[in-house]
Amino acid sequence: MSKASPSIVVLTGAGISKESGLDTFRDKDGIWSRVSLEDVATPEAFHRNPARVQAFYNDRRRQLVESDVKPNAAHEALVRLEQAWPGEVLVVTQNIDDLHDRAGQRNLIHMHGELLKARCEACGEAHSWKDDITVETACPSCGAVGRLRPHVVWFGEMPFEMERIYAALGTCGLFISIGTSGSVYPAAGFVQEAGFYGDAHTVELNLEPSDGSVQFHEHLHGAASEIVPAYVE
Ligand code: BJW
Repeated sequence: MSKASPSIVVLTGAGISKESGLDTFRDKDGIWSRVSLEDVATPEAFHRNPARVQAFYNDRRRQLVESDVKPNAAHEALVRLEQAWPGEVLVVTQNIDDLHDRAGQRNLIHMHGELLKARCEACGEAHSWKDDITVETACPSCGAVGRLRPHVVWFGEMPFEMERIYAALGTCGLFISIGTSGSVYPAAGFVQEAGFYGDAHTVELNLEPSDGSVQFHEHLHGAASEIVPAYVE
């Protein structure tokens, strides 16, 4: 890493996709105001009532595939940052939507999984998946019936690629957090990892101060589609 072009880690959350038409979780009109996370976002919920959990993710998958949801100015600004910055830019998203992918982000980690993938609990294989999943759906690779689950990370499960994320946090020069309430770990601890244990300058770009706001060196509050392009360009 050169001093002139330090590597950058960007953490994104549901707030970056809000202006694309996708709901956040903990805002007043958010997903958790309509459904209880204990009913749909834990492994216990899935084993208790798989049809209920599949229906929740089927609805969200259909919205992503069939509606006119598309990347907004904030997703696009991060792609331009990746293309223009001489050092490495790694985007770590908590979002399971595919808006960073569709915008063209290349160095991207979906730490909480991907809505457009299904994973088989029998053989462990993950497949691209755009259709509904039901309790009768068979796995394309091993043929097991009723063992497909959304390829997402529920409470109590280990997020993906943590080793690679912590390595990047420990060496980055700039950490930017966008559109996340900072209430879910381990992502909520990344600011400390980068700014306290690492040596990064840390910036929060969010509609309002997040739960961990005081831990950031710098803050910019407003809608992501305005403040992200303004900050990165
Ligand atoms: C805007 C905006 C605009 C609005 N512009 N901004 C007790 C029991 C069980 C577990 C635990 C426990 N205590 C602690 C835990 C750990 C647990 C946890 O953190 N719980 C807390 C609730 C306390 N975490 C886990 O279980 C995680 N796994 C884990 O810890 O493994 C062990 C481990 C140990 C050590 C190292 C590594 C691992 C797994 C967490 C999985 C989270 N899963 C979900 C759902 C699945 C995916 C899905 O269905 O989509 O992921 S929960 C949900 O929250 C989703 C999100 O990714 C995640 C974060 O939400 P996010 O993105 O921050 O959204 P919001 O709504 O909270 O915030 C939006 C923000 O945007 C707001 O601030 C707005 O103001 C802002 N905003 N419009 C800019 N236009």
